[in-house]
Amino acid sequence: MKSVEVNFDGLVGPTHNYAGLSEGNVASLSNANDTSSPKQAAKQGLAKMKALHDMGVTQGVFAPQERPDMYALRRLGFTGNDAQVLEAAYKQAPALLSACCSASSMWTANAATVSPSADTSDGKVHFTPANLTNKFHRSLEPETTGNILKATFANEQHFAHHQHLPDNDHFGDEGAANHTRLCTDYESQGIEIFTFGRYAFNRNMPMPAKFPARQTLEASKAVARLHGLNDESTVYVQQNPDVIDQGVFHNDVIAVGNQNVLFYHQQAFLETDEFLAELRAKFGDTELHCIEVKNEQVSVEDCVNTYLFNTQVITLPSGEMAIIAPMHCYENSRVKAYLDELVTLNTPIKEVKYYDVNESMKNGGGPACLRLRVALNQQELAAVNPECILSDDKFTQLNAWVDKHYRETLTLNDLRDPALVTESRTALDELTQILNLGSVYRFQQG
Ligand code: SUG
Repeated sequence: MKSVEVNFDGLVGPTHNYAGLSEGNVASLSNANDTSSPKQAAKQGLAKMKALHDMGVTQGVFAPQERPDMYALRRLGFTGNDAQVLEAAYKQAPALLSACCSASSMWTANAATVSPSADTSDGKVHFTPANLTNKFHRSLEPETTGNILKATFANEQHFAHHQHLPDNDHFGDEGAANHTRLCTDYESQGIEIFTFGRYAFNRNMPMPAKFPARQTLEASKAVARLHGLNDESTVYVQQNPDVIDQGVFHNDVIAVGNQNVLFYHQQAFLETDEFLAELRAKFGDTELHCIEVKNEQVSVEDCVNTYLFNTQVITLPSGEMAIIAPMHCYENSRVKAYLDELVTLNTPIKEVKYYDVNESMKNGGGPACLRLRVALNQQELAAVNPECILSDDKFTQLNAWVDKHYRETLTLNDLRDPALVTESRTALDELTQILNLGSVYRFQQG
């Protein structure tokens, strides 16, 4: 049997809320303070996972993080019992409280960078959790992400786990959101493309003027070294700083790749011609489809509003490719017209399927943000924790788990409710049994 690409989707956690925490992320800021629905959010995510499973694609599940992060709040000087800590944080520093309650680990494209065994010098699949230093609420994630990765890919013969990069802006690392792999088929050596926003040590190089560039070149190179990638199969390209300033906070908001397809907007990269020339030279003879969307076809603004490129380009069991798009693409007539035409062109993409992931979209997370891709050969797939692979039964079980533990609605005012701590821990404790993860959370570690 051939190698497959498994999407590990982040389960939305019980504290999903809209706190406006991500400067540079248009949706996060414009929906700040809205009432969220953790239950809807988790179910929308599960429905997308089930849809891919039903298409015959292997689908994984990635556990959420423990929130509220009471350890972070105490580390920042709030004292007393849980109720006192939450109340003091709510009164003195509400932004801190919401940061420590964010369910942002749902966007597993930011969980880690993954290099399949065909690309690495020791023939193992390598994982480096993203440090996410650019946003405080996200910088709370990497340690537990590492625990969950180790519990999901628990086999030293096949999987190599690295510590996240140093927690400093110089090594700002956003994981797979700024990393794409192209290949002829999943089992062959691929080309790993690292897209960075700025240079850490040279401020004379181009960088955005308004919004932060989250990923540095130095972080990307460190990950490539850790993973044992060779230079002939690795490409570094800078994001266009102008589009970062228009709301493209991660490269996966403006470009996506799968196998021999790179789908990107004309303005995505800083030096597109040089980049494509290097890519074509390194990719070799096989037909590479570089599908460039021009400004006059779809504007950057429409890309940011609909997440045209935050779609999943997946290979179906038939060998044809499909695009998994958010409903926002269906509802925008220009984007819909573009996609209608795309599937008629001479490219492997033959189908577009639309899903409602609105609860996630309102925080700037589209279908592709919600998944971490891991290409695995059959031995490696057999070594993955089987309880983390979606089946019809697992889907039913997880839906029932959400129904049992999740609130219908959540506002920022609800975040100071100490019952949320208990509810969340009870839910996650049960989840670690459903997914057979062991004690990945601090509250379980005593
Ligand atoms: O890091 N939003 C996330 C969205 C991440 C999307 N991921 C990818 N593009 N791969 C972020 O900006 C908003 C949380 C809030 O405002 O409540 C947030 O964290």
